Amino acid sequence: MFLIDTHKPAERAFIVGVKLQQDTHEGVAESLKELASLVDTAGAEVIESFIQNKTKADTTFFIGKGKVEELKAFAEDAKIDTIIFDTELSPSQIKNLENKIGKKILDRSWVILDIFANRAKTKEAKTQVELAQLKYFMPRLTNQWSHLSRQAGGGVGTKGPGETQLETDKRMIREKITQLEKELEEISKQRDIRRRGRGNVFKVILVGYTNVGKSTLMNKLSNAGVLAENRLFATLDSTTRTIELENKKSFLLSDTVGFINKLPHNLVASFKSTLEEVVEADLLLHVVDISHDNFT
Ligand SMILES: Nc1nc2c(ncn2[C@@H]2O[C@H](COP(=O)(O)OP(=O)(O)OP(=O)(O)O)[C@@H](O)[C@H]2O)c(=O)[nH]1
Ligand SMILES: [Mg+2]
Repeated sequence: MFLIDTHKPAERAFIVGVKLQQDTHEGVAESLKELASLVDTAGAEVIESFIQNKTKADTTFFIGKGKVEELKAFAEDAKIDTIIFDTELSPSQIKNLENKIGKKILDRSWVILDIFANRAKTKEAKTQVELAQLKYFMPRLTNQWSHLSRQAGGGVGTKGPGETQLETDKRMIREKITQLEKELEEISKQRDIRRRGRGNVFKVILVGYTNVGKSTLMNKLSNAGVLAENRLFATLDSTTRTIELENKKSFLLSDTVGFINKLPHNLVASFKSTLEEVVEADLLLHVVDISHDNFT
């Protein structure tokens, strides 16, 4: 990937949930269980987890200082490589935790972005994910590069001597973001043209949580042959097929990206054009997994 080493999650992971005053225990436990499947999907092994009760998030570490010490000791004993928080940590919290514990610290957003990056197949999905990753990494770059000293030389200007490595990297990333945004706009225009070409045909879109069976249903109804498997986010790109009914009437059926709690906002913004299709549907078919504990 451009400029950034997207270090794959290491094998042995410890996952952390925090129950703040407004959260229910069930909600936090469910979300942590979901993080465990995300981590598993991303290719790491969850060794241990805990949930900490806190009235409000600690600005320095997110969790309490005592817990940080406990985590450090456990991580050393159990040879943990990566500690993953079930929330979006601020750049400074990541830095403080990494300095204190000496292990790689990731958050839920990073794991989701990593899964999306590995799943993206089409140019559109790849561009959408890369844009979301760059926007996520941009403020976090400060941590990684802050130790670099100002380069020698006294030239003035936007480029070259006098500019720190961090400034150069940030500028390059900003340029790349602008370029990706332009590319997405172009792809989105082509999508609009395709969409208009479909005219007034009745449009049905399969929506719902990830891994509930949307693509399986799509294949049953249309023989589309889309990938359906027991993994989170198997589908990132929309697929549309015309379905002919026995009475000779037809409609369009689309399968698209699934949802999950706490999707990184950069990702939602990047997938705007994919999600716009949903807004224009005549019927949203909400697919649910009736074997899920929460189904009542
Ligand atoms: N038991 C059972 N399993 C199902 C059913 N429908 C789908 N599955 C299985 O559930 C898993 C997920 O199915 P997908 O169709 O890929 O789910 P999806 O909603 O498209 O998931 P993503 O694209 O990853 O968001 C697959 O292993 C399917 O074989 C069903 O009705 N019953
Ligand atoms: Mg699917």
